[in-house]
Amino acid sequence: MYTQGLDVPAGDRSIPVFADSEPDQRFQARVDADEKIEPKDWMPEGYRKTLIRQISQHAHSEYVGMLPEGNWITRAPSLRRKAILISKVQDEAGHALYLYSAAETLGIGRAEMNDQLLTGRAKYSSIFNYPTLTWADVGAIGWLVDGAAIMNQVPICRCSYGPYARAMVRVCREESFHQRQGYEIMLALSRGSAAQKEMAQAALNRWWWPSVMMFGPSDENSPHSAQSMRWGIKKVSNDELRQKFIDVTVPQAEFLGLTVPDPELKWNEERQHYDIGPIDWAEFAAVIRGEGPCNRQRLEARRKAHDDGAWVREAARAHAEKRAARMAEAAE
Ligand code: FAQ
Repeated sequence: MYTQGLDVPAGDRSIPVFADSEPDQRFQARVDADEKIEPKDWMPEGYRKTLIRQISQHAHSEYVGMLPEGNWITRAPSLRRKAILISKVQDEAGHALYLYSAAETLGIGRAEMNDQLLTGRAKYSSIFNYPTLTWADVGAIGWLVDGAAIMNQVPICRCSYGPYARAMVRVCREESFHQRQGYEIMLALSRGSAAQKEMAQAALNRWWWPSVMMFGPSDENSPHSAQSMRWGIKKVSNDELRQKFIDVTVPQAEFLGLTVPDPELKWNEERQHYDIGPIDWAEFAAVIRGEGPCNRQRLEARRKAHDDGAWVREAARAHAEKRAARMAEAAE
């Protein structure tokens, strides 16, 4: 299914496309009428699977996404910056929890989703496989990565599945704050010393293209888009969201006095959009295949956290067993 050099490893491709049984048609009519689908409603198996795939991958992204910025908590340049960064990273953990809960309403357990992440069967966003080399990278993540995440997630607040749409409302509010705090870091650095401005420019150089790629393959190479749009899971296409992000972000870079690292970037008067140079899809595919700069490190960190938490799971299990035994005794 992937063409033009985009060789992304396949996920679950067993989803029936455009089924037209009577229940399917009734379901489609509800989606077309903008009704929310709730967990106990009938839904096509493909819809359920697609949602589990997307929501769990989204949750994994938030969860793995704590790592690049978490790396700077001990080295934040002031107490104020440290406090803000700690709460931002905690917010990302919260987003993962809302999203795992939303996916659980579709009949999958948290342990199974976690297992899919740790064994590499489920994806997480490509963006979190890049390193945070300087403090400016923390600014660039807030500005660009949270900025891209908002652009993608605001339309999901209107998606057809109720629990996912509702989770997104709060997530988007928090991401807006994250975006502003990142931009404020970039503003401070770009108005600072020559060395600070250089650091901000280097961070923009590192994070620009990975952020542009975050929106996923171009529309003609996106195997899930057509069906996901029909089911109201996706409201806006990958390329349209990417274009919106670029149009909003380029003037922000200009305000900072920084240069977007794309010599072909140009305002197109006729289209009323920016044109950009070619995206390196080979790099995107490699990162998704597990060959990005930090893929191995990120999964190792998540596996270690899981192993270190074994005693908590064991204690919770023992407590639940003891409680169940006590209740059974009382009922006799
Ligand atoms: N990275 O047919 P499509 C955040 C995969 S949250 C890795 O276009 P779809 C917050 C895709 O899964 C960031 N894989 O797929 C934060 C599929 O593979 P599969 C995450 C990618 O699902 C900020 C294959 O390529 N946000 O940043 C990527 O219709 C700061 C074909 O692609 C979301 O997850 C990628 N970038 O569209 C946290 C939003 N793109 O599953 C901490 C919800 C594509 O067949 C710090 N998700 N793939 O094996 C979505 O909107 C969609 O799932 C897309 C992909 C747009 C990501």
